[in-house]
Amino acid sequence: MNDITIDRERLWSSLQKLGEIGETDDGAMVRVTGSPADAAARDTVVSWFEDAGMNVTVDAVGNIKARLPGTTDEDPVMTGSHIDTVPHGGKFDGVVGVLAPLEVVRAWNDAGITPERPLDIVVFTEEEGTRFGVGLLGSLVATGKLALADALELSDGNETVRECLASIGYNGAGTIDLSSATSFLEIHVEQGPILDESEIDVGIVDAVAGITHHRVVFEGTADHAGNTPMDMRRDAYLGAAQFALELESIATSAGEHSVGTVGKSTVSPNGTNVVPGRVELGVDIRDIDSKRLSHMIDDAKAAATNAADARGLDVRWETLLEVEPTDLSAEIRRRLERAANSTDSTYRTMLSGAGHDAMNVAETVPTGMLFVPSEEGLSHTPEEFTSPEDLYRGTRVLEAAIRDLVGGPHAVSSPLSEKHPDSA
Ligand code: HGY
Ligand code: MN
Ligand code: MN
Repeated sequence: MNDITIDRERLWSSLQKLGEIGETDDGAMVRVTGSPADAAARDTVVSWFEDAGMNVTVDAVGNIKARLPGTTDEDPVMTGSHIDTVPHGGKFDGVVGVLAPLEVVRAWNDAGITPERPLDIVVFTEEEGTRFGVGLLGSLVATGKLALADALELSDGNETVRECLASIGYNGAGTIDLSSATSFLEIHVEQGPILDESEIDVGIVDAVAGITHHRVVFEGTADHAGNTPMDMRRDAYLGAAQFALELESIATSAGEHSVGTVGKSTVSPNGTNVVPGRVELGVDIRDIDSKRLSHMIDDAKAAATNAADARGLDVRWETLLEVEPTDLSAEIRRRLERAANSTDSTYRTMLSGAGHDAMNVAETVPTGMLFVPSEEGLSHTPEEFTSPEDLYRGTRVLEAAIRDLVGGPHAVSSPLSEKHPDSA
């Protein structure tokens, strides 16, 4: 077999280059869908894909698909992740899942290897939901879980998804057909401390926690902060605050993997000397267990109503995203274990508390996820860091796993025995 060499420096330098696009003075990443930084980052990865001999297409929701042709027209193996970020994020979340497979393709090119099946690298639009409030947007549309027309009409108050994609020239045609894939693999940073603390090379994910996002609006009366007596106020902020504390206790008492977060709040009119008349909250509730998750949501809704009633406020609850807890494919897990063994990498099975596009794909395609360590478990912050060595090790495992799945003379094992997802 030709030597396949994952180039640690090339991978690291691509990651650093992408990490300069949308970087703030304090080293944070702000790459929000449709922003100039998003456009520049997209253009950059597209040019890298093309330089690696891949054919690039863009679908109607802006998902990018780069195809490395195989020696056959068999159904493809897919991999990928996202390059958008949270408002003040890091350089690794999502990006690793795009650049590590690109390094795999580059390494195959160097070694003169063509896979039997095509390999598709997908860059999903608006995974974080930072701008339009619906996370995993690109994969929701690509898997038919959200209608394209509804996705394109989502608005941030200024612009719709349709307008913003057109403005950066990433409004293509059709939607990526994920159901044609024989398998899907997403490599991602762990975003938690387990691998780093235990000094294990990679995590093989067996299940991803369910993720739900809600917009909760408390309406009171804006009034003068000096002249309105304390007992005559309808202060929307206090209702929101009471709800946030209730959500904390609901999640704390629900279960080991239960979490509830008020991550976003918009206070109106937002003046120091004005009693807040309206507060809009962005609420994130997750659990690995579907029943417990729906109980938490019910309890949280009741808590919001109680907090509003206690203060004479109105409250409105709107669920924006609901993705069920997802088991990943046992067959792909076995493939990943074999890939870890074949590269002398240590591994452990683990859950993902973070949401990923892979969870949407997993409903129709045998899907696996591979985690690489996050230093001190930090993520969704500029301090997010994975060392070049850890990235290199994870990419070697990814390469072996993808080579296994695409088939051909360099494949290490038999083709997939299943076309439909199984559960562990
Ligand atoms: O929010 C999440 O779990 C992911 O980082 N999109
Ligand atoms: Mn993220
Ligand atoms: Mn991510």
